[in-house]
Amino acid sequence: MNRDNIQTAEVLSAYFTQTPGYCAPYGNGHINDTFLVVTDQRFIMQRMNTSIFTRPVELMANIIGVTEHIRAKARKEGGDVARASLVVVPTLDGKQFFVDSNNYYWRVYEFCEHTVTRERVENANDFYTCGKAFGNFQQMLADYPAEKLSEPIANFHNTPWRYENLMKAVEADKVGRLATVLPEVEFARARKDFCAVLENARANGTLPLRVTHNDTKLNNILFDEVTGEPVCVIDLDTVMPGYSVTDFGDSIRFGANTAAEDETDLSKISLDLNLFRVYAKGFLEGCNGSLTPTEIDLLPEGAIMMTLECGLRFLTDHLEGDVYFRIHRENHNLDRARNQFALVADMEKKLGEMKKIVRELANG
Ligand code: ADP
Ligand code: GN1
Ligand code: MG
Repeated sequence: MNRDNIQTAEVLSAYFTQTPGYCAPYGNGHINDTFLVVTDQRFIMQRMNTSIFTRPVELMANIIGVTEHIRAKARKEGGDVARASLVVVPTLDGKQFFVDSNNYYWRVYEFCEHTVTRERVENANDFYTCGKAFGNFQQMLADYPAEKLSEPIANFHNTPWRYENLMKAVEADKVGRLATVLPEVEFARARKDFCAVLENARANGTLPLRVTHNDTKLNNILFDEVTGEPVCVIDLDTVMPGYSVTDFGDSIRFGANTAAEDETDLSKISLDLNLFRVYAKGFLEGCNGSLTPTEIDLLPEGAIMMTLECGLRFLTDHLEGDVYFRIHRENHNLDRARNQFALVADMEKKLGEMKKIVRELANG
């Protein structure tokens, strides 16, 4: 649905005693419908995507639990408590979210002021701080009772499951697009065994389960507009138990690509090894010695896995008629899938170099 056509009057009246002077679509997220609301203060108001997050009540409980935990830590460590984590604004009658008469779920956050988001990595230092922010996020939640978290999307980063989903979409060819994507399907098929590398490591006990963010893109960090330092990790819908190496890998997928995620000129796509190095340095520092040797060793595979998985997901959605990721042009999901697969191919060539970089960093 076009975000301009979404009815906001009812939800605004649930949160504000007077109609706000400004309320308009905001940001570039693919999943939720985000609005900026201005009264004498600014707010982020989001209509949650309940076709993707089918258990919004549990999801909000996750977010409240995690944000309060991070704030309590910031308080203890003398950090910037007001901006350390998202602040959920209650409705006028004290609820953490609002359900409108069409059964849409909404939530409101305080706008985290004097911050900026970045869609692309502009310099290596930004990416280093991004690594530190996500490493630190995981570190801050290391003592959070993972069993209290519900899984907002089952099998979210279960790559073998994503692979099987693609194969089902190929089989069904629901909207008749298969004939035009056969090389991409072949690319995926050739990597079926690789898809299981992390799940196998989990099954044999060498890869621990941790509280992870699961959508560690650069644009899910708010940076201080003056110092450029990371202030707050946002987009907490997918916080759940997962692997440190996929949190690491998703950042590399998005931030160390020399082109945007939907660039169609495949010759522009490659893995920037310098950006890989600076992110790995920041992430390892942020994790502060908490990663096991196996986790450190599998960081490069995590990067390839997340890129491959994202390509599988984009291709699946293209074959299913673009029902999951918001598209802005025809074949947008196919362009994204081709882009991700081109990046996988380049990462595979650079696996040895990635491994060497990680070893060097880990050994100081
Ligand atoms: P999506 O799940 O659709 O990606 P996000 O929660 O990441 O949605 O929000 C989309 C964008 O809105 C972010 O990239 C950021 O620019 C902005 N944003 C979200 N929450 C806040 C906040 N509390 N303060 C300031 N900006 C925010
Ligand atoms: C989605 O909403 P956004 O842009 O932060 C997706 C991620 C993908 C990403 C690809 C819940 O994230 O998993 O990696 O698009 N989020 C969900 O850009 O599926
Ligand atoms: Mg986001």
